[in-house]
Amino acid sequence: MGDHIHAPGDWMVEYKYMNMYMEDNRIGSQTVSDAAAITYGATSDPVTNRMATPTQMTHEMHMLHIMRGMTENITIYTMIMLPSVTMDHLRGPAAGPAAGTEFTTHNSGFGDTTLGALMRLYTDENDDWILNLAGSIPTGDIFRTTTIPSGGTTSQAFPYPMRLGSGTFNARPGLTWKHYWEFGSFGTQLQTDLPIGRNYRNYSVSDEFRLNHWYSHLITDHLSTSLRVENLWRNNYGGEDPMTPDMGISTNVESFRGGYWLNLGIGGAALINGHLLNVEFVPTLYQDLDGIQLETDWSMVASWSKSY
Ligand SMILES: [Cu+2]
Repeated sequence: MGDHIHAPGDWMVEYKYMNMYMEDNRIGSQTVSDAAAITYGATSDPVTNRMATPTQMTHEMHMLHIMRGMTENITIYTMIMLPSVTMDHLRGPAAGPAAGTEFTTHNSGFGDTTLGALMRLYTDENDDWILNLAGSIPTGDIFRTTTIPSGGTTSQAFPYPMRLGSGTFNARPGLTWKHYWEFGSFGTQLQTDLPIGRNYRNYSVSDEFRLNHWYSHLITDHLSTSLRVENLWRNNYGGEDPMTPDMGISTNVESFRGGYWLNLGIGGAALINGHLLNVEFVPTLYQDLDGIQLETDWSMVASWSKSY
């Protein structure tokens, strides 16, 4: 993303599918059982997981990415997101006779929309420096309710990680350096996602910083493999949505959102009659999470794109 530009007048259309799979909770860098997650919440600061603990989550994303080259050095783009989130839970002690039972919630729809301009700052025979000036607009719904957790009696707001957008305008600046050889290329990129102020529910999502390094090796003119190392930092949420009581579940706790993740990306790409196909498997190698959160096991990304 944000790592290349197009010639003036050229278009690129890309469809990308991403799936992130999370099972089990983690305290810091230590995986714990579902029962231990409920026990931990009895004495954590703040106290949490009294109504339920999350046990598993699948986060899917469908994405439409359109780019257009405007000048020799400037390409504009947009990304339209459709997240689909499913979370499994185990009810806790405050659920009374239902304690120990399980339930699943689901949410999907439009996410936030990114608009940006990629500006090539410097280029020579073997190098490109590309500045990404981008931002997102809050088209994703951040306040939906569900009656599933209570067994159909009362409705409550979806917890933070199940919401479709940030609710804020975000600045998303980034910078990429790429170096080319005849047999492949190396890239390094810093990409950020920075909410501006608070949303109408009176909170702000994490500042996010991604530092990626990758090497892509050409096997033939039409086939390549890649290896990528991603460092991801997120801080905790600011403010507080009054409809997400911390005591109920850890996914409502603003101070249990930050952390550090180290991801590996193992990818392959093929160019077939002008259609570019990409797949990447992304295991999470290490993570250190604030408070208690679901741990990320792996992600996968598959995309199709075509330039005109
Ligand atoms: Cu492109």
